[in-house]
Amino acid sequence: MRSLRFVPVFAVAVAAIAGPAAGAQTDAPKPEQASRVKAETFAAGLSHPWGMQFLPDGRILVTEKPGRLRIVGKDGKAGAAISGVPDVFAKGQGGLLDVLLAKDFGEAGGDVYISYSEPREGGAAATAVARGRLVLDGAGGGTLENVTTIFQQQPAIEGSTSHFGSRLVWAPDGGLFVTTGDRGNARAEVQKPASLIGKVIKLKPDGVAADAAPAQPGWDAKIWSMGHRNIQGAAIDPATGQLWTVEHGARGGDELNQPQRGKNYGWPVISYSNEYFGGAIGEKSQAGLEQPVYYWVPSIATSGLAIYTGDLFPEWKGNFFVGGLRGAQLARLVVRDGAVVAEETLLQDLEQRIRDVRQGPDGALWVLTDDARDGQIVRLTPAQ
Ligand SMILES: [Ca+2]
Repeated sequence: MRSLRFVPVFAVAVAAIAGPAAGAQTDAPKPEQASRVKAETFAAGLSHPWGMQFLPDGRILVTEKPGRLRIVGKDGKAGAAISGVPDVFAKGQGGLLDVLLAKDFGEAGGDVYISYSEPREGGAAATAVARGRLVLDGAGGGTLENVTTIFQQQPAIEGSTSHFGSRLVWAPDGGLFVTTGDRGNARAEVQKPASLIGKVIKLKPDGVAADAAPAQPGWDAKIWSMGHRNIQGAAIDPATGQLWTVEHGARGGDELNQPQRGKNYGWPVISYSNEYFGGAIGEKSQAGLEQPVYYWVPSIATSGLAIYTGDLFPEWKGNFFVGGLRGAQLARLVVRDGAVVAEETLLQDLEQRIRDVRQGPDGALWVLTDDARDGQIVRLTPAQ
C-alpha cells in the first residue's frame, strides 16, 4: 500500500519540476488527420530571402537579407533590385528584413514599410523601419522614393550581428507593430522599460508612439510588450484581432505568445531555454511574468507566422503556421480558444530552412526558404 501511495505523488512532483508552468503548453499531439500537401518551387535563386508581400497585381515583393528589395513576377523570375533602399548592416543575422504594404497600396503602387538592421556610429547597429513610396517601372523593377526612417531602436549595440527581430504587422486599429530582439549580447537591456531592446513596438504609420501614454509607468510609450528574446514571426488573428508572435529561444524554449499591451513576457528572467554552453536560463515561472502559450524543446528556430483563413485548405482554417529554421520544417498548430490542441510537422522533406510563411491571394500557403544562393519561394496546395 505504501508504494502505491508514493508512486503518484512522485510522478506529480517530477511533472511540476520538468513540465511547463501553469498556462504554458508544449509537445501537443499530432492531429488525427495528416495534411496532404503538394510543395512546388515557384521562384529560386534568391539570396537569403527574408520577407514577402503579395502586390495587388499578384506579383510578390520580396526582401533579400543582403539589402535588396525585388519583385518576383508571375513567371517566378525576380526583377532587378529596386533602387532607393537604405544602406543596411548586412552582417550575421542583420540586413534587410521584413516588408509590409501600406493599407492603401494600390495597382499603381503606394507606400511600403521595410525593417532592417541599421548601421549606427562606431560600427554599432540596431533595428530600424523606413517608409518609402514604391514607384513601379513597368519592367519588373522600380524605385523607392521619399524614403523616411520612421523608427530607430535604441540603444544601438556594438559587437553583435544577431537578434534584430523583425516583423512588421498592421494592427486592426491602423497601428504598426514592429518586433525586435535582444541583440544577443544585450540581454540585460530587455527588462529595462526605457530601452527598446527585446520589445514589441507599436507605432502610428508616421512612427510616433501609437498610444501617447505609456503602457506601464516608466515605459517608453512606443513599447507594447516587453521581455522578448528575438521575434521573427508575427501575425494578427483575423478572428479576434489579437497579435500573435513567435520568438527564438536559445537551446530550447522557442515560444508562441499572444502579446498584450503592458505585459512582460519574461526574457531572460523566466524561460524554457538553456544556454548553448549549458545551464538553464532563469526560472520557469515567476509572478507578474507571462507564460508563453506554447513552447518548443528542442528549438525549431521559429521564423515567420501565418494564420490561415483561405478556402483551398478548408481543414486548415484558423490554424497557425510557423517556419522552422533549425528544424527545417513548417509547424502547423491547431489552436482552439487560445490553446494549441495539436501540432503537425510539414515540409521536412524539403530539408530547407523556412524563413517566412504567408497566405497568398489564391488561398495557397507560400513559404520562403533561406539559402545564400538558392533561396526559394515555395507554393503549397492540397495534394490530389
Ligand atoms: Ca517568454
